[in-house]
Amino acid sequence: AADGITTGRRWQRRPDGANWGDFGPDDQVGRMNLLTPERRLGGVREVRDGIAFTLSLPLDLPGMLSEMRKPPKLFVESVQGIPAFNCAMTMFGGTGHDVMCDDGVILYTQYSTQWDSLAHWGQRFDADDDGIAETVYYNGYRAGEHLIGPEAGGPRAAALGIENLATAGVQGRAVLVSLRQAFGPGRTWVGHDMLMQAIAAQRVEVRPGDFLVLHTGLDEAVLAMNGQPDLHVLEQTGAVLDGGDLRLLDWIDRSGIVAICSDNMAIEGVDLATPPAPDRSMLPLHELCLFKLGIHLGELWQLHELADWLLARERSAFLLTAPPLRLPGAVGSPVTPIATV
Ligand code: UVW
Repeated sequence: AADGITTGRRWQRRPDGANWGDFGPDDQVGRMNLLTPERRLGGVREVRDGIAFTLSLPLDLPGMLSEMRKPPKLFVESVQGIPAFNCAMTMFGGTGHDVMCDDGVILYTQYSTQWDSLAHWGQRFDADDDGIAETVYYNGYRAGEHLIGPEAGGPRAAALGIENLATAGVQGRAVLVSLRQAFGPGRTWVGHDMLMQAIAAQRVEVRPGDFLVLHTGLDEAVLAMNGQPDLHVLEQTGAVLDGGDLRLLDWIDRSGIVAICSDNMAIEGVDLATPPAPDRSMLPLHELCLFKLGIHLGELWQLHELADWLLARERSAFLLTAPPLRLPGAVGSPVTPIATV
């Protein structure tokens, strides 16, 4: 049961294609439930060389891509008027022999390499089946009661917060598909058939319980821009999944994957020139994954070194270890994923 919140089913009607309730009425981690001990051992069995790759950008990159998400800002508190940085320990009773540094940070949880929690994407949907749409999230959790906004003392995800993922043991078998290798460095919208083509060409075996990791090459463009991102160029760089391809959405549903991670910004493409119909999502893959199925999304990862290493050896599977911060109530988290091959 969810801590401190009403338990039991909280919807009369679930969205078409949703799995709400299948992992229990109070479930808050969705498809991560499929990451069983046996499947985690399957990830361990992919380790052959013991080499580790860090799959995070430096967390002060990419630079400003959105007003919502700013670079981290370090600061220092003062004790007795003295900044706690290069400070003598006399203020704590020391002799002055020792000095120390402390710091704090203002950290936007989705600015850089990140996990989206299931609280990141909801929808107006008539979950009560009374003709009135509510604002709901995965498994029927509600705006106001569970997703508490600033008007009520938030922001705070009293359900579906990222701490649920942090305690789910985010370690298991992952497979990397290089869309950069398959389709080149430019912006390509990848639907079901193209993804299957890349999976077949790179001999990737996707199993239930896997993390699907998509390399697009956007990470190298971000690194080259060195904190001064050119959004126009980035929007033309790297492959994106085509969330409008219903066969792709169906494959994601049937595949049993627990998460999709990429070095690009949103996993899927966004066509800002063609707004969706009023009853359609602008990000259908976010809708499917975060809202309907509870599939976590990892964005802006750094994948090129791992991709090069795996492609050179005609390998694709590895052990992924990627827990988010155990930060109660947050809707996303920076992450420093490690791939062990
Ligand atoms: C939005 O851009 C709103 O979300 P994400 O960062 O998950 O793509």
